[in-house]
Amino acid sequence: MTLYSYFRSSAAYRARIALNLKGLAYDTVSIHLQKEGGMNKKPEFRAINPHMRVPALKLDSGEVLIQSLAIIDYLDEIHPRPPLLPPDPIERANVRAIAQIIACDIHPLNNTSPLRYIKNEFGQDQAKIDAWYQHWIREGFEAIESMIRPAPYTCGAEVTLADVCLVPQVANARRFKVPLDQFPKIVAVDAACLKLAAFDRARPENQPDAE
Ligand SMILES: N[C@@H](CCC(=O)N[C@@H](CS)C(=O)NCC(=O)O)C(=O)O
Repeated sequence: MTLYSYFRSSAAYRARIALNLKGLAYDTVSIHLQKEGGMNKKPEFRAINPHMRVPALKLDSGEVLIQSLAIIDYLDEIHPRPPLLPPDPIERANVRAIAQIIACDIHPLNNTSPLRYIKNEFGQDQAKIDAWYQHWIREGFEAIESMIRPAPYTCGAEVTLADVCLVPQVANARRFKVPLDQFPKIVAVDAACLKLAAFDRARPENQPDAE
């Protein structure tokens, strides 16, 4: 399999963690999101992912999957061990809720394209953009902090999709200097996950395209 990735992309980071947790080997093709206005905007990459974002996962069959949560669902269906969702339907819903706070409510507002848009179309300076970025992380993390039952992972003793989404979002928070003192449970879960090789190997700094 080939993962179209970028070391700093938190969505690609989710896919990397899931691939590692499932013990699946993959090659990495780096799509630089900053160089030349974004290599993801080039026609060559558009032919792979019409939405021009990372991650995209090319399967051995040649099929290409896009959207990190869809990729992770696919991996979980095809390689069910270890499962990324708990068996109990209520617990599954809680895991998905945390994953979706991150993937649907925080991350889309802080992504490269919208940040570029508010800078170029609405003339916002870097200080305003940073404040915007931090605001949406804080707002989402306040909810997640109250939902976590660390034992030691987000939703209990097993790693789930919630952890797969949370750890990359914490990395973004640190990169954009969001103070994390008010989120001790999130910080504890992040530390517990990063002790696992699957998470550690997926870190931005451990990628072949890290700068
Ligand atoms: N919802 C998508 C988000 C994918 C996404 O937006 N990835 C970012 C990097 S984290 C990207 O490629 N951004 C390029 C852009 O916004 O132009 C997913 O979960 O895969």
